[in-house]
Amino acid sequence: MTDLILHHYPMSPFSEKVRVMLGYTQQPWLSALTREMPPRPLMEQLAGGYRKIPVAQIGADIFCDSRTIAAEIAARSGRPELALENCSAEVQAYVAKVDLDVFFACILAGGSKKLNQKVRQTMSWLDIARFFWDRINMGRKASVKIVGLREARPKALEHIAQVEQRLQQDFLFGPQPNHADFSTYHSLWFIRDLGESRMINSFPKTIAWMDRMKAFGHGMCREIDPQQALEIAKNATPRPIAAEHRTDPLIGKKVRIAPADYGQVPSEGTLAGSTPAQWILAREVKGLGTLHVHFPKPGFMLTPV
Ligand SMILES: N[C@@H](CCC(=O)N[C@@H](CS)C(=O)NCC(=O)O)C(=O)O
Repeated sequence: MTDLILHHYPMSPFSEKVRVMLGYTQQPWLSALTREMPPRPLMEQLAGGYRKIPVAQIGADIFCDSRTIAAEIAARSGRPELALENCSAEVQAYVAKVDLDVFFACILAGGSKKLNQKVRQTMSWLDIARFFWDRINMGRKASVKIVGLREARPKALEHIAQVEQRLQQDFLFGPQPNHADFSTYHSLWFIRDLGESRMINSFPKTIAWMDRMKAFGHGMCREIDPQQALEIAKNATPRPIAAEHRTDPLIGKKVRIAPADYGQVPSEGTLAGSTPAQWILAREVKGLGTLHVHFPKPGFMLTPV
Protein backbone atom coordinates (compact mmCIF):
# COMPACT_ATOMS: atom_id res chain seq x y z
CA MET A 1 0.00 0.00 0.00
CA THR A 2 1.39 3.44 -0.91
CA ASP A 3 2.11 5.41 2.27
CA LEU A 4 -0.11 8.28 3.25
CA ILE A 5 1.77 11.58 3.47
CA LEU A 6 0.40 14.11 5.92
CA HIS A 7 1.18 17.78 5.23
CA HIS A 8 0.78 19.45 8.62
CA TYR A 9 2.38 21.51 11.37
CA PRO A 10 2.78 20.41 15.00
CA MET A 11 0.46 23.01 16.62
CA SER A 12 -2.42 22.48 14.18
CA PRO A 13 -5.45 21.02 16.00
CA PHE A 14 -7.07 19.57 12.86
CA SER A 15 -3.74 17.88 12.10
CA GLU A 16 -3.83 16.42 15.61
CA LYS A 17 -7.27 15.01 14.79
CA VAL A 18 -5.69 13.11 11.88
CA ARG A 19 -2.43 12.21 13.65
CA VAL A 20 -4.34 10.54 16.49
CA MET A 21 -6.58 8.74 13.99
CA LEU A 22 -3.42 7.41 12.34
CA GLY A 23 -2.19 6.34 15.77
CA TYR A 24 -5.48 4.62 16.57
CA THR A 25 -5.44 2.66 13.30
CA GLN A 26 -1.67 2.00 13.49
CA GLN A 27 -1.27 3.18 9.90
CA PRO A 28 2.29 3.88 8.74
CA TRP A 29 2.52 7.45 7.46
CA LEU A 30 5.00 10.02 6.23
CA SER A 31 5.15 13.43 7.85
CA ALA A 32 5.78 16.48 5.63
CA LEU A 33 5.95 19.64 7.73
CA THR A 34 4.61 22.91 6.40
CA ARG A 35 4.48 26.47 7.75
CA GLU A 36 1.80 27.79 10.07
CA MET A 37 0.51 30.21 7.43
CA PRO A 38 0.72 30.87 3.69
CA PRO A 39 2.61 31.33 1.46
CA ARG A 40 3.02 27.57 1.09
CA PRO A 41 4.22 27.19 -2.51
CA LEU A 42 4.58 23.42 -2.27
CA MET A 43 1.03 23.00 -0.99
CA GLU A 44 -0.20 25.25 -3.79
CA GLN A 45 1.34 22.91 -6.34
CA LEU A 46 -0.39 19.94 -4.77
CA ALA A 47 -3.78 21.30 -3.72
CA GLY A 48 -4.23 24.47 -5.79
CA GLY A 49 -5.69 27.38 -3.88
CA TYR A 50 -7.00 25.33 -0.92
CA ARG A 51 -5.19 26.88 2.02
CA LYS A 52 -6.17 24.92 5.10
CA ILE A 53 -4.11 22.33 6.91
CA PRO A 54 -3.99 19.31 7.10
CA VAL A 55 -3.78 17.99 3.56
CA ALA A 56 -2.99 14.34 2.87
CA GLN A 57 -1.42 12.79 -0.17
CA ILE A 58 -1.36 9.27 -1.52
CA GLY A 59 0.76 9.27 -4.67
CA ALA A 60 -0.92 11.71 -7.09
CA ASP A 61 -4.18 11.86 -5.08
CA ILE A 62 -4.47 14.81 -2.72
CA PHE A 63 -7.04 14.93 0.10
CA CYS A 64 -8.24 18.30 1.39
CA ASP A 65 -10.02 18.61 4.76
CA SER A 66 -9.80 16.17 7.68
CA ARG A 67 -13.06 14.65 6.43
CA THR A 68 -11.71 13.24 3.17
CA ILE A 69 -8.52 12.24 5.00
CA ALA A 70 -10.59 10.39 7.61
CA ALA A 71 -12.54 8.59 4.86
CA GLU A 72 -9.23 7.43 3.40
CA ILE A 73 -7.93 6.24 6.78
CA ALA A 74 -11.26 4.46 7.37
CA ALA A 75 -10.97 2.60 4.05
CA ARG A 76 -7.30 1.70 4.55
CA SER A 77 -7.80 0.47 8.11
CA GLY A 78 -11.14 -1.31 7.68
CA ARG A 79 -12.78 0.95 10.29
CA PRO A 80 -15.80 2.45 8.50
CA GLU A 81 -16.93 4.40 11.59
CA LEU A 82 -13.96 6.76 11.15
CA ALA A 83 -15.51 8.16 7.95
CA LEU A 84 -18.09 10.73 8.94
CA GLU A 85 -20.40 9.79 6.08
CA ASN A 86 -20.76 6.31 7.63
CA CYS A 87 -21.85 7.73 11.01
CA SER A 88 -25.44 8.40 12.11
CA ALA A 89 -27.21 11.71 11.39
CA GLU A 90 -26.83 12.53 15.11
CA VAL A 91 -23.04 12.08 14.95
CA GLN A 92 -22.82 14.08 11.72
CA ALA A 93 -24.75 17.01 13.23
CA TYR A 94 -22.57 16.84 16.37
CA VAL A 95 -19.34 16.89 14.33
CA ALA A 96 -20.56 19.81 12.18
CA LYS A 97 -20.86 21.80 15.42
CA VAL A 98 -17.64 20.73 17.14
CA ASP A 99 -15.48 21.12 14.03
CA LEU A 100 -16.63 24.71 13.54
CA ASP A 101 -18.28 26.68 16.41
CA VAL A 102 -16.72 24.68 19.23
CA PHE A 103 -13.31 24.63 17.52
CA PHE A 104 -13.18 28.44 17.37
CA ALA A 105 -14.47 28.80 20.94
CA CYS A 106 -11.71 26.46 22.19
CA ILE A 107 -8.98 28.15 20.14
CA LEU A 108 -9.96 31.57 21.49
CA ALA A 109 -10.48 30.34 25.05
CA GLY A 110 -7.32 28.20 25.08
CA GLY A 111 -4.78 31.00 24.75
CA SER A 112 -2.34 30.95 27.68
CA LYS A 113 1.13 32.01 28.76
CA LYS A 114 2.39 28.46 28.20
CA LEU A 115 1.04 28.50 24.66
CA ASN A 116 2.68 31.86 23.99
CA GLN A 117 5.98 30.44 25.22
CA LYS A 118 5.66 27.44 22.90
CA VAL A 119 4.84 29.69 19.97
CA ARG A 120 7.87 31.85 20.77
CA GLN A 121 10.11 28.79 20.83
CA THR A 122 9.02 27.63 17.39
CA MET A 123 8.34 30.84 15.43
CA SER A 124 10.26 34.06 14.82
CA TRP A 125 8.65 37.39 15.80
CA LEU A 126 8.18 38.13 12.11
CA ASP A 127 6.35 34.85 11.56
CA ILE A 128 4.22 35.45 14.66
CA ALA A 129 3.20 38.83 13.24
CA ARG A 130 2.48 37.22 9.85
CA PHE A 131 0.49 34.49 11.58
CA PHE A 132 -1.80 36.91 13.44
CA TRP A 133 -2.23 39.10 10.38
CA ASP A 134 -3.19 36.04 8.36
CA ARG A 135 -5.70 34.72 10.92
CA ILE A 136 -7.30 38.14 11.51
CA ASN A 137 -7.81 38.48 7.76
CA MET A 138 -9.12 34.95 7.48
CA GLY A 139 -11.63 35.66 10.28
CA ARG A 140 -12.73 38.93 8.65
CA LYS A 141 -13.41 37.28 5.31
CA ALA A 142 -15.19 34.27 6.81
CA SER A 143 -18.77 33.73 5.66
CA VAL A 144 -19.75 32.19 9.01
CA LYS A 145 -20.03 34.07 12.28
CA ILE A 146 -17.01 33.29 14.41
CA VAL A 147 -17.53 33.39 18.18
CA GLY A 148 -16.33 36.58 19.88
CA LEU A 149 -13.46 36.60 22.38
CA ARG A 150 -15.76 37.18 25.38
CA GLU A 151 -18.25 34.43 24.54
CA ALA A 152 -15.47 31.92 23.76
CA ARG A 153 -14.69 30.74 27.30
CA PRO A 154 -18.31 30.18 28.46
CA LYS A 155 -19.03 28.41 25.17
CA ALA A 156 -15.98 26.15 25.51
CA LEU A 157 -16.90 25.36 29.14
CA GLU A 158 -20.49 24.56 28.17
CA HIS A 159 -19.16 22.20 25.52
CA ILE A 160 -16.80 20.46 27.98
CA ALA A 161 -19.70 20.02 30.44
CA GLN A 162 -21.73 18.37 27.64
CA VAL A 163 -18.81 16.07 26.78
CA GLU A 164 -18.58 15.11 30.47
CA GLN A 165 -22.26 14.24 30.51
CA ARG A 166 -22.11 12.32 27.24
CA LEU A 167 -19.28 10.09 28.48
CA GLN A 168 -21.30 7.15 29.84
CA GLN A 169 -19.06 4.65 28.02
CA ASP A 170 -15.36 4.66 27.11
CA PHE A 171 -15.96 6.81 24.04
CA LEU A 172 -18.47 9.51 23.14
CA PHE A 173 -20.94 7.42 21.19
CA GLY A 174 -20.16 3.91 22.45
CA PRO A 175 -17.44 1.49 23.52
CA GLN A 176 -15.27 2.25 20.44
CA PRO A 177 -14.25 5.64 19.06
CA ASN A 178 -15.82 6.98 15.89
CA HIS A 179 -15.16 10.18 13.89
CA ALA A 180 -16.77 12.30 16.62
CA ASP A 181 -14.15 11.35 19.23
CA PHE A 182 -11.31 12.64 17.04
CA SER A 183 -13.25 15.82 16.17
CA THR A 184 -13.86 16.49 19.85
CA TYR A 185 -10.34 15.61 20.91
CA HIS A 186 -8.35 18.06 18.81
CA SER A 187 -9.89 21.24 20.27
CA LEU A 188 -9.56 19.99 23.84
CA TRP A 189 -5.96 18.91 23.09
CA PHE A 190 -5.32 22.53 22.13
CA ILE A 191 -6.62 23.69 25.54
CA ARG A 192 -5.14 21.01 27.76
CA ASP A 193 -1.99 19.74 26.06
CA LEU A 194 -0.82 22.74 24.03
CA GLY A 195 -2.11 25.55 26.23
CA GLU A 196 -1.67 23.58 29.49
CA SER A 197 -4.81 25.31 30.70
CA ARG A 198 -6.70 24.01 33.75
CA MET A 199 -10.08 24.57 32.15
CA ILE A 200 -10.74 20.82 31.87
CA ASN A 201 -9.42 19.86 35.34
CA SER A 202 -12.84 19.70 37.01
CA PHE A 203 -14.21 17.26 34.42
CA PRO A 204 -12.81 13.82 35.43
CA LYS A 205 -14.56 11.72 32.77
CA THR A 206 -13.36 14.09 30.05
CA ILE A 207 -9.80 13.93 31.37
CA ALA A 208 -9.89 10.11 31.44
CA TRP A 209 -11.32 10.01 27.89
CA MET A 210 -8.64 12.45 26.69
CA ASP A 211 -5.98 10.23 28.20
CA ARG A 212 -7.44 7.24 26.34
CA MET A 213 -7.36 9.23 23.09
CA LYS A 214 -3.83 10.50 23.74
CA ALA A 215 -2.64 6.92 24.41
CA PHE A 216 -3.37 6.07 20.75
CA GLY A 217 -0.30 8.16 19.94
CA HIS A 218 0.60 9.17 16.41
CA GLY A 219 1.38 5.71 15.05
CA MET A 220 4.24 4.76 12.79
CA CYS A 221 5.45 8.04 11.39
CA ARG A 222 8.60 8.95 9.44
CA GLU A 223 9.48 12.52 8.59
CA ILE A 224 10.31 13.33 4.97
CA ASP A 225 11.56 16.42 3.21
CA PRO A 226 8.40 17.96 1.69
CA GLN A 227 10.21 18.12 -1.68
CA GLN A 228 10.09 14.32 -1.65
CA ALA A 229 6.31 14.56 -1.61
CA LEU A 230 6.48 16.38 -4.95
CA GLU A 231 8.71 13.63 -6.37
CA ILE A 232 6.21 11.04 -5.16
CA ALA A 233 3.33 12.93 -6.83
CA LYS A 234 5.35 13.28 -10.04
CA ASN A 235 6.13 9.58 -10.23
CA ALA A 236 2.54 8.48 -9.57
CA THR A 237 -0.71 8.51 -11.53
CA PRO A 238 -4.02 9.28 -9.86
CA ARG A 239 -6.20 6.34 -8.91
CA PRO A 240 -8.84 5.40 -11.48
CA ILE A 241 -12.34 6.76 -10.80
CA ALA A 242 -15.21 4.25 -11.06
CA ALA A 243 -17.67 4.77 -13.95
CA GLU A 244 -20.57 5.32 -11.51
CA HIS A 245 -18.68 8.33 -10.14
CA ARG A 246 -18.30 9.90 -13.60
CA THR A 247 -21.95 10.53 -14.38
CA ASP A 248 -22.36 14.10 -13.06
CA PRO A 249 -23.19 16.49 -15.95
CA LEU A 250 -20.25 18.69 -14.89
CA ILE A 251 -17.67 15.92 -15.39
CA GLY A 252 -15.03 17.16 -17.84
CA LYS A 253 -15.98 20.82 -17.21
CA LYS A 254 -13.81 23.49 -15.61
CA VAL A 255 -14.89 24.19 -12.03
CA ARG A 256 -13.72 25.87 -8.84
CA ILE A 257 -14.11 24.26 -5.43
CA ALA A 258 -13.71 26.18 -2.18
CA PRO A 259 -14.65 25.85 1.50
CA ALA A 260 -17.95 27.59 2.22
CA ASP A 261 -17.04 28.76 5.75
CA TYR A 262 -13.59 30.39 6.14
CA GLY A 263 -10.33 30.33 4.21
CA GLN A 264 -12.50 30.20 1.08
CA VAL A 265 -9.68 30.18 -1.49
CA PRO A 266 -10.76 28.05 -4.45
CA SER A 267 -8.84 25.33 -6.28
CA GLU A 268 -9.51 25.25 -10.00
CA GLY A 269 -9.44 22.32 -12.40
CA THR A 270 -11.61 19.88 -14.33
CA LEU A 271 -14.25 17.91 -12.48
CA ALA A 272 -13.10 14.29 -12.78
CA GLY A 273 -15.36 12.54 -10.27
CA SER A 274 -18.35 13.00 -8.01
CA THR A 275 -19.12 10.42 -5.32
CA PRO A 276 -21.95 10.83 -2.78
CA ALA A 277 -19.44 12.36 -0.32
CA GLN A 278 -16.69 13.89 -2.48
CA TRP A 279 -15.80 15.92 -5.53
CA ILE A 280 -12.59 14.99 -7.33
CA LEU A 281 -10.83 17.73 -9.25
CA ALA A 282 -8.21 16.95 -11.93
CA ARG A 283 -5.42 19.50 -12.02
CA GLU A 284 -2.60 19.65 -14.55
CA VAL A 285 0.48 20.85 -12.70
CA LYS A 286 3.66 21.85 -14.49
CA GLY A 287 6.41 19.39 -13.64
CA LEU A 288 4.06 17.04 -11.74
CA GLY A 289 1.49 15.99 -14.36
CA THR A 290 -2.12 15.21 -13.45
CA LEU A 291 -3.16 15.31 -9.81
CA HIS A 292 -6.59 14.40 -8.43
CA VAL A 293 -7.64 16.64 -5.55
CA HIS A 294 -10.44 15.30 -3.33
CA PHE A 295 -12.85 17.61 -1.46
CA PRO A 296 -15.77 16.74 0.80
CA LYS A 297 -19.15 17.93 -0.53
CA PRO A 298 -20.61 19.14 2.80
CA GLY A 299 -19.18 22.53 3.71
CA PHE A 300 -17.72 23.14 0.23
CA MET A 301 -19.00 25.02 -2.82
CA LEU A 302 -18.52 24.03 -6.44
CA THR A 303 -18.84 26.73 -9.10
CA PRO A 304 -18.59 26.12 -12.84
CA VAL A 305 -15.95 28.43 -14.35
N1 LIG B 1 -12.54 21.78 7.89
C1 LIG B 1 -11.09 21.73 7.90
C2 LIG B 1 -10.55 22.72 8.91
C3 LIG B 1 -9.03 22.83 8.87
C4 LIG B 1 -8.51 24.05 9.60
O1 LIG B 1 -9.22 25.02 9.90
N2 LIG B 1 -7.24 24.00 9.86
C5 LIG B 1 -6.57 25.13 10.44
C6 LIG B 1 -5.34 24.67 11.18
S1 LIG B 1 -5.76 23.57 12.49
C7 LIG B 1 -6.08 26.02 9.31
O2 LIG B 1 -6.00 25.58 8.19
N3 LIG B 1 -5.76 27.24 9.60
C8 LIG B 1 -5.25 28.10 8.59
C9 LIG B 1 -3.89 27.70 8.12
O3 LIG B 1 -3.21 26.87 8.73
O4 LIG B 1 -3.46 28.26 7.11
C10 LIG B 1 -10.67 20.30 8.21
O5 LIG B 1 -11.46 19.54 8.75
O6 LIG B 1 -9.53 19.93 7.86
